[in-house]
Amino acid sequence: MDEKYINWKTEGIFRLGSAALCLFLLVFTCGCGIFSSVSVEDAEGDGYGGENDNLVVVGFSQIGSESVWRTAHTASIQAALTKENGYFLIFDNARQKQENQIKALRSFISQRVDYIVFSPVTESGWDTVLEEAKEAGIPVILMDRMVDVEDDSLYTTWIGPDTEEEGRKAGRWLEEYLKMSGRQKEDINIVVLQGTLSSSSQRGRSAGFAEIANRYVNWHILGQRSGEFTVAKGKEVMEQFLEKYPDIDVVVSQNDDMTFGAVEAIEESGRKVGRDGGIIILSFDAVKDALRMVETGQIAVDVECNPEQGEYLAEVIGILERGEKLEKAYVVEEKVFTMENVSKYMNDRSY
Ligand code: GYE
Repeated sequence: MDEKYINWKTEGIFRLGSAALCLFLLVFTCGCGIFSSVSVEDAEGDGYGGENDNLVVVGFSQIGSESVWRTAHTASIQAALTKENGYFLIFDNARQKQENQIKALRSFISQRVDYIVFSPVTESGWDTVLEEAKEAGIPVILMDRMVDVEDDSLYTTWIGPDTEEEGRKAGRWLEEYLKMSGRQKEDINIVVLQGTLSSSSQRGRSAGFAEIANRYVNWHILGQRSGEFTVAKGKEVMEQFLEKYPDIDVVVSQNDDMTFGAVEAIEESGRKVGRDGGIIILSFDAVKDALRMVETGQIAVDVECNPEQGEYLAEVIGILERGEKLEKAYVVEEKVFTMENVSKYMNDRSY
């Protein structure tokens, strides 16, 4: 991990304290309003002047609503950037298309928002529009996923999960499990349901898991195919895997939604999932419905990916507003859930 990464658990409390004070002052000076976020079109039509003049205007381009995780991520940002907290949020859902995200970013630039926030669907192809934002003097905050740009001054900072480490965590769990169950010498046939190809979450989780898998000559990755982070596609790709490879021991599914589809496909094919002689499922995200399946043993391990990033975003904007020193990357805290520890955390989950 790059040393410029900040661990939120250790540094966050102090920072959150000062952010809260700042936001309190903003609320105090701006007065209260009813929460709202508006679409790009609404904002262009109605403008956001008048009573909103003192609010910090944020344009947020979200990838889409492909997963339970994504919906929770959107909700967290909308809950943090309220008018009561001093923000005017312009929200745009790009429906999985990069061209829609670029359009939204251009619209935010022409509206001269104070900050642009976006989760890039894939890593490449952002240079031109980010240069336009830089020229307009608008700070760009990346969330969740990363961009691949030559000049990293094209974005101000990034807040998100360490998906490569998530991949390693899944690999390490499998390593440990095979040892504990005396299967470390057996041939282990693995298939990988990948997320959106070329997204940083797909790339990170693939690379992290492969790093561990490459240490074992008896771990065989038979196939890797994209299930696009959705239930339907996850099910479809799992059906293809089951047909092509009759002897699958482990499925690495890069998000819970694809896992839901994959488990359906496996059970419909007459096979079992679970540690007890079934196909072992390694999943990512750890949304509530998936944690229930960890409890019942259908999912062997679920590596958490934390979507509740809204408060971190408010904190980062607070730092920028106060002109304080900013890090280039902020990594959110995450756990690993198995049958052994999951019940302790079930009740805390809101998504
Ligand atoms: O795991 C998945 C989502 O980029 C970390 O995107 C995110 C991933 C998350 O749709 O469910």
